[in-house]
Amino acid sequence: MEYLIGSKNEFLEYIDSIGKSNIAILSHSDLDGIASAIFLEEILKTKGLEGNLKFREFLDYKKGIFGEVYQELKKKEISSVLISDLNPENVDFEGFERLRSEFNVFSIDHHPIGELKDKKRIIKTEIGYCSTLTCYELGRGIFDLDKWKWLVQAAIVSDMSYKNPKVLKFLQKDYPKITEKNIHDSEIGKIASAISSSLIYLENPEKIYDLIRRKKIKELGRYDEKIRKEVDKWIKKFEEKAKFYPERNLYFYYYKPKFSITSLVGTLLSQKRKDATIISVSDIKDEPEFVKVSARN
Ligand SMILES: [Mn+2]
Repeated sequence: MEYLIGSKNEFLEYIDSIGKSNIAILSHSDLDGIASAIFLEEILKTKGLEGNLKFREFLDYKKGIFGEVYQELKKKEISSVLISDLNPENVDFEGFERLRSEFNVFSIDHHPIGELKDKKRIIKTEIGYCSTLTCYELGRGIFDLDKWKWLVQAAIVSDMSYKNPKVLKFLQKDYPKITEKNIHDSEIGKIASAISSSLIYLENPEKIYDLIRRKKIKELGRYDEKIRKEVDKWIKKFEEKAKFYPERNLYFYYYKPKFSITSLVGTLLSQKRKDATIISVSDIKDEPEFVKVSARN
C-alpha cells in the first residue's frame, strides 16, 4: 500500500510522542469512519494508551465541522487528536488548520488532497484505499489483525474500495470467488449492508460502534430489510419522477424518503447510469429550511 503523503514510521513516532496526554478521536460517521476509529483504538490499547482516550466523536461532512468540536476538545483538556476519514482540509480548511496549530493532530484520509499548510502528521492514500484499510495496515505488528479482518473487509465493500484491483485481491485471498459483481451478495457484502442499514435507521453511530466492537452482527442486521425496501421503492420511482435534461445528460430527482437514504440511492442510481449526472434532493428531518443534495457522476 502506497501513501501519497506521510508514512507508517511517522505515524508510529506520533503515537510514541503522545505520552501521558489526553487523546481524542474524530472520525466520519459512516462504516469506514467507525471501523477506522476502532482500529486506531486497538493501536492505542496495545500501546497502553487506552486510558488516555477521553473523547470520541463521529462527524458528518458539514461546513465548519471542527468549530463545534473545538470547544469540546478544550473542555476535555485534550492535547492529541487523531482524525480519520474526514477529508478535513476540504471540508473545513480553516477549522482543520486551527486544530493543527493548537493540538497535536494526526490525520489519516483517502479523499483527494486539498490545500494544506504543511504535510506534517498527515497520511493520504489514493481514494481506492478506504481509511479502515490504512488503519488496519498501520496496526500490522501491533494488534490482532485476524480478529478484525471481517471489519476491514466490510469497510472495503461499503466504501467500494474493491474497485481497486489490489484491494479486490486482498478480499479474494479469503473469498476466492468474489468479484465486483457478486460482492454485495457475499457474506461480507451482507455484513456491510447490515451495518450501513443500521447506521441509516438508528442514526446513532456511537451505538453502531458499540455493536461492531461486540460483533453483534444479528442485531446490526435487524434494519436491513426495512432500509432495502425503502431504497428499492425510490429507485423504482426514479424512472417516473426524475426530471431528465438530455442536453446535459442530467437527472434531477426530488423525493421524500422515510429514512436518510439519499446518498445510498444516489450511488445505486449512478451505478446503472455511469455517463449521466444524477442530482438527488430530499428533505431533512427536523430541519425544514434545508434539503439534502447528493450528486453523482
Ligand atoms: Mn472513507
